[in-house]
Amino acid sequence: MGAEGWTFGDFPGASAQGEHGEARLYELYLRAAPDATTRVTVPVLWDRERKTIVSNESAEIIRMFNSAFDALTGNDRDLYPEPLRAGIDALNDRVYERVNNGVYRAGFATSQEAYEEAFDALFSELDALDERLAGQRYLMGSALTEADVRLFTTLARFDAVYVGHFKCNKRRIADYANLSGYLRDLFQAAGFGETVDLAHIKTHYYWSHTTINPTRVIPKGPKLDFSAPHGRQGLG
Ligand SMILES: N[C@@H](CCC(=O)N[C@@H](CS)C(=O)NCC(=O)O)C(=O)O
Repeated sequence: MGAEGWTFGDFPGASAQGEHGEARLYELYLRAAPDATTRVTVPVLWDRERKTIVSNESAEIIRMFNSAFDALTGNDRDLYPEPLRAGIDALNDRVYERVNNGVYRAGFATSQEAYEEAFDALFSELDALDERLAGQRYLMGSALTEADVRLFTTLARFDAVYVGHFKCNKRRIADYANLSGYLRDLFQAAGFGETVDLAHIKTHYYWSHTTINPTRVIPKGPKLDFSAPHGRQGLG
């Protein structure tokens, strides 16, 4: 594996290449717009028929996936039901600012003050979420919603990456009475665990961010078992 030029195909479990032999994501950006000069980010939703990018914004893509393909998949499960929308939006805003993006704000802070501000906001929000999840199975109550999907992505990475790489080390998710079981509960639900490859995740972070990990050494631990019993079935 070359030091700089990793491609999709270098990782067991990753697709070898794009539809037209693309080895790197920037090639799809250029196929969509040959004069593109934007930053290349994941995720990207690619339209095979129109051969273009539909969206590269995860908050939009998750909404599209909720309903746009129901006719094709036959799955009309609604993770953004009308009566809960305002509550989900409000929670998403808070969780995005303090948790999803909070870990990045802490990790990439270049002043002590900025780091501590992000760190404090992150852990006060995690504490609040932990409390919220003491008496209910999911963030919005008894039904799984988009808010859970969006929190899951950060929780699944937290102990393996954010604790060390981004210095978010006040507590691990494993130390939280309710968040830890909640994470395992989601991981074990259909459609969650199979999207998580901790080797991909750790390699991505510890390799990509050379400002904060210039040696690119990837930690071997921690040992995590998201398949252990979660005991949350009985919660309302
Ligand atoms: N608006 C985007 C931002 C995504 C984003 O920044 N993704 C990061 C990885 S988590 C990325 O692709 N970074 C590549 C880079 O900045 O070079 C979204 O949330 O969908």
